[in-house]
Formats: sequence, C-alpha cells, structure tokens
Amino acid sequence: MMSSLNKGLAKVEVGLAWDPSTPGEAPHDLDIVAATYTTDDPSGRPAYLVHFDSRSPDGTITLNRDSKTGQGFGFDEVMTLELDRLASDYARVVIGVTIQQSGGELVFGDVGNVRVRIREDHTDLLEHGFADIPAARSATVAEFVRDEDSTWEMREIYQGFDADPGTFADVMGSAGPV
Ligand SMILES: [Ca+2]
Repeated sequence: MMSSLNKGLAKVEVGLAWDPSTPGEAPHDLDIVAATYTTDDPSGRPAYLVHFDSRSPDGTITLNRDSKTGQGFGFDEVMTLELDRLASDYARVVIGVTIQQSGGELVFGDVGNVRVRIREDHTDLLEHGFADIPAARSATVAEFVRDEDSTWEMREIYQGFDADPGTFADVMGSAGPV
C-alpha cells in the first residue's frame, strides 16, 4: 500500500479586494465567481456557478462576504470552498473575477488596487494583482483539480478575458494553464 504525505487541499478561501470608485462616479462592483465542472465535461459548460446571485446546491462553496462597492477594510468579497466535501463527479473548479458593467464599460485598469488572494488556513497559495491585464473585464485566477489520488490541488490560470459577467461564465471552462 502506497501512502502519500500529500493530503491535498481541503478547505480554501478566496479573497478579493479593490478600491471604491471616486465620489460622484458609479460604484465599481467586482465579483468572485466559482464555476464547477464534472468529469463528463471538465472544460465545457459549468455544472453550476457560485457568485453573489447563485449558491451551490450542496452548500460546499459559499460566498461569505459580498460587496457592490469595494468600500471597507480588508477583503471586500470572500468565498470558501470545501473541496473535500465535493461529490466525486466534480473534477474541476475554476475561480474567476469579473467586473459588473452597469456603470459603463469598465476594465481592470479603471479599478484601483484590485487583488485576489487564495489561502488554506494561514498559508497563502496565491496572491495576484491585475495591473498587467488592464484591458480585461474578467479574468480566471486559478483552478482546483483532482490528481490521480483524487486529492485536490491548485493550479494558477491567470488569464484575462474581454467578457462581461454573463459571457465570462460561459468561457471560464476554456481557460487552462499557460
Ligand atoms: Ca460584487
């Protein structure tokens, strides 16, 4: 019997922070989006999405904190993923960030100090700014995939898209490690 020291990821937290718009401007509303994929279609259509307006049917992925303005201290939006509780037919979860377009066309270059952090317990797995994709309206950040032992691991897939939130949800699955 082989044993592995690598227990894989169990419960991770995604945090997103950004600066509010200047007074008089329309609010800047950014969203964390998680898209889940089954073994049948790991890069195609999501099985379900989790964001400010959509919950996971089994409660394994939760948006704990939601912001429409970026006002306040620390991380404005926070999502928790209990990967170890996901059913075995889920093979992949893609994490993305998207900008609501209600105040006119907004890109990452228009929003101040956007950053995302993914951590497990107190260990940072990833931290990103968005300054190098200023023309994008959405971006994938990372994916969680099962390895051959069925444990979860994270891979960075930092990729900008010229897509509004609705379009982004349809194409997130196509993102892959570069
Ligand atoms: Ca939001």
